[in-house]
Amino acid sequence: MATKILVIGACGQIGSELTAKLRELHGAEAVIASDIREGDKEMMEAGPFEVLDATDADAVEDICAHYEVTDVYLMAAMLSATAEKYPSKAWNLNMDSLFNVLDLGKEGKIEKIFWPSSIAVFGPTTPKDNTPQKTVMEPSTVYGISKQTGERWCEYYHNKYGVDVRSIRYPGLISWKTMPGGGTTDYAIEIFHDAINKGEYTCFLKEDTALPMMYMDDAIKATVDIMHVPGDKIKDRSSYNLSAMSFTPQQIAQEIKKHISEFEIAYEPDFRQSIADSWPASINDKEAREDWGWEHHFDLENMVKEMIAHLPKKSY
Ligand code: AKB
Repeated sequence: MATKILVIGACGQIGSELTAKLRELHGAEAVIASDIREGDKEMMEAGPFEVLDATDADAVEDICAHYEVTDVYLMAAMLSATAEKYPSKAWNLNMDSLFNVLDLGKEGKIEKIFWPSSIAVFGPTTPKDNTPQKTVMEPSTVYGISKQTGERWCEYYHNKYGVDVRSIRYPGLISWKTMPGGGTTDYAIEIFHDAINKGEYTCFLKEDTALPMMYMDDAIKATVDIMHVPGDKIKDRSSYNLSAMSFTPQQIAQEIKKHISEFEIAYEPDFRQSIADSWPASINDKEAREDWGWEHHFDLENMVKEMIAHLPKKSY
């Protein structure tokens, strides 16, 4: 059967760039974008679009049947900072949406599923540096608990029902095209907008808080790659560690200063500090590199150069 893709959460930070990439690869008509509400003009005009609530099992099934969908990319989720404010809403969205697509896989109604996990699956008792693929995982955030549970269910559905589900543990993702929403790593995007437009930024994390990060181009490449390799290359059906760079707010600020010399940063840590403190500082992703050939292209220096080159200055 010809590949027909449904992206759920197509208007979000990852979803919008992923949808564009998949349309480039498979053709606009082969990729159905969907989200809880209509997207911007560009998204609505670029190809098929459906308003879809990812927690509505019947609606997800109907759209898959209507378009003869083979592959689903489930990108809808509530991220770490927002999830701490709305725990049950986060749990319902993050888990119900996953079961809806896993069950379609189990019933043979779709062929392949991509589901994003996160470095949030790790917790305060996890080794902090060079965190391995398999290690202690005791997440202490609502979002992390939902992602770790999701990983267990993905593996279970694969082992028990043969569902072809593939997953990556995204670090913080940085892009000039899209804004993030509700994450703890969001400071690494906000800092560019404020550096360019105001020459100063107040960071909600402490200066020495190291976190794993990745440029969006690398994240999209990883997502497309893991979904396009033969199934026997995917040895881990929970989720793969993925790494590109790791830095502190102070380190990214220093790199930005190389381009915007007058840039100043201040620190006012808030509730997101304890979320960041519970996560790894850096990630070991040797399994992803060995099993399906993952490699990153952007380090801190290149990423900052790209961000500053592409982000337009706003006129207020
Ligand atoms: C967040 O900060 O919640 C996300 C993530 C690391 O999954 N960017």
